[in-house]
Amino acid sequence: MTLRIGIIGCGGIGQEHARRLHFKLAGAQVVAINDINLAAATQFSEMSGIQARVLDSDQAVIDAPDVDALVVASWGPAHEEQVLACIKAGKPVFCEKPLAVTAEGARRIVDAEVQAGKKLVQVGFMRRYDAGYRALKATLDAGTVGDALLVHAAHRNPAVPEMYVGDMSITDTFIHEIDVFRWLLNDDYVSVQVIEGRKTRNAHAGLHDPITVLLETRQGIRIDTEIYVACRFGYDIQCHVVGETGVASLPEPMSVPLRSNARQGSGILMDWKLRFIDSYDVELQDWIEATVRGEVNGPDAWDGYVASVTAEACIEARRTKQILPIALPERPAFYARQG
Ligand code: NAI
Ligand code: ISE
Repeated sequence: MTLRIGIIGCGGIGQEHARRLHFKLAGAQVVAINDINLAAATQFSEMSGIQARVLDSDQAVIDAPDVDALVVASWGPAHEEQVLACIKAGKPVFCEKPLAVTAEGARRIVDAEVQAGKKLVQVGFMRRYDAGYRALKATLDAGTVGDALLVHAAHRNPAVPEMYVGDMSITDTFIHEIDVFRWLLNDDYVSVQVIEGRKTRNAHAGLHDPITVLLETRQGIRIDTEIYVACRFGYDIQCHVVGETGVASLPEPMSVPLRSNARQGSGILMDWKLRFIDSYDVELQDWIEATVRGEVNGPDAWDGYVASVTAEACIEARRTKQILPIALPERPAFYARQG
């Protein structure tokens, strides 16, 4: 069966996902699209060669009888309403992160899905599909370094645009670590502290950069993450898990080791799109296949909600300069862990 897909939001990642689903992956076809910028959606539909119908509202795409499932890739503040509309229509939806811009909004999605009685929502936390993170998780789950005790991590971007301000280091960037560490460690968070140190002269006026986030998990694992989005030298994702008998690290992306000009070394990627390009493919292929089976196999609405609660706690901890508890309700049986 070919899954017929509607895309809502045809900006940067919406276009990439549309191309990937339509031309690269198996079992899917993009049949309808919408963007609040209709002219841009029309241009994309034609220029990309997808030639999908451009509908004049998000609701029209959701309601289209030939659309089996939706991809929401609009900007964050629109996600809640669009995902709720998909649940109301009983259609599976892949929503890019964040699920909603507030924890309350994400909770409304969880409640609506539970009420509907069927899992329909997957959130775009693609790092769970990255081969490196999967190998690291397999190593930890096998007990190779004993129980995890500490995690040292970094999320570094060479630069961010002027519109990236305030708490976006948390809501736009660190949100990926928030999700992937819970999954990696089979754990949840209980407290957070955020430390602002010396600011780089390369960060623009509206942004304090870098920051350090310290998370504590239920099992007592301590995670420190540097978020440094004006680091200039590359897009560099680090994760080192210290266990009782060793250290397990996230593999570096493949790069040719060089000895040249009296130096040895290897390249560092500059663009986040390239760093996780394979994981987007694996993520969406898995979503297509699970959707056809009538299942949600990836990060679900509960994961999206937990990420929002944690991000809000990080923001408050940063504002108050305090160590704050992270209060999570019990996971409903509806969202039983899939491992
Ligand atoms: P973008 O700004 O390039 O594109 C967003 C598009 O949504 C624009 O074309 C805009 O006109 C459209 N839009 C806004 N409101 C809309 C509405 N109500 N209905 C229909 N269209 C609407 O942003 P980008 O980078 O593509 O990000 C989109 C989402 O994807 C964001 O939530 C972002 O956080 C997430 N994202 C996820 C990534 C990942 O690694 N998983 C990477 C990049 C973005
Ligand atoms: C961006 O929005 C993403 O989602 C990327 O995956 C992330 O690594 C980057 O730092 C964000 O700005």
